[in-house]
Amino acid sequence: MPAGGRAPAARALRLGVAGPVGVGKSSLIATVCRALGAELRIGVITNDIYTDEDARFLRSAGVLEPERIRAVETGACPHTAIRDDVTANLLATEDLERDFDPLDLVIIESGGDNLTATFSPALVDAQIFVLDVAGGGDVARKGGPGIGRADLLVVNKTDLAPHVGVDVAQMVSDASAARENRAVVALSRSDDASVAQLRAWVLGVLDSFRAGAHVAQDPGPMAPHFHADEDGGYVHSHDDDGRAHDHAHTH
Ligand SMILES: Nc1nc2c(ncn2[C@@H]2O[C@H](COP(=O)(O)OP(=O)(O)O)[C@@H](O)[C@H]2O)c(=O)[nH]1
Ligand SMILES: [Mg+2]
Repeated sequence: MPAGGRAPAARALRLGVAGPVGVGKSSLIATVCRALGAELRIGVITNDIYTDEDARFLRSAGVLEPERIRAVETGACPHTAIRDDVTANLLATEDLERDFDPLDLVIIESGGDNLTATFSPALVDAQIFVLDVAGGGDVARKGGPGIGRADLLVVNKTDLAPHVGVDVAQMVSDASAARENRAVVALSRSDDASVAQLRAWVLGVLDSFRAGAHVAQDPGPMAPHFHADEDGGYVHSHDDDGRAHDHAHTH
């Protein structure tokens, strides 16, 4: 069943953008809006832990009417709201789709979390996982569900590669190998050719979604992990099923 449970072509394509803090997710969304805003009706949902900073950034970028950008405040674990309990995001998406009917594309930005957070296929039809060259050339090789199985992997900020000593071609080829040759785009917002590649990828997914040929993939659950608060005292872990459990105070 596609996200939302309706015939795929009857609503907007829901596209998730995930990846660690600072890799350029909000900027990538602004780039997509700039590249496609004239031909597609686009809405954006952002996820922030406590603020609506990403939504404000995107509104101030002036790439979409401000009302088309909505923020979901996720609370402590940003990945939970895109994977385990997607209710708040689904409601925000459906509200946006209703208010601006018809939309062609709704882009959902994950709260920047860690390397392994992915979207549930119950929330998005397709997902992009973003890495940046400044995170190190070997990150792509290390894999994880987003890197390995998102519909598209973006290796972002290629303009910085010479400054951080990363070989982009090598990083892309490592990523392609880790992904069994699923799509990889090396992107910089200042490189028009790379923006054109991203644009073409989005349009390709939209075409196949409208034709009923696109199948939402589940990259898989994140690895078991835990979160600690700033003083390291509060531990909140997730098991393989993504269920939060085992809240413990260690001090
Ligand atoms: N050099 C360079 N910097 C970028 C690029 N895209 C984003 N950034 C910068 O990276 C930082 C984090 O970007 P942001 O979109 O907020 O990342 P997010 O946390 O993943 O949403 C900001 O300072 C951006 O200006 C890019 O293509 N090249
Ligand atoms: Mg952001």
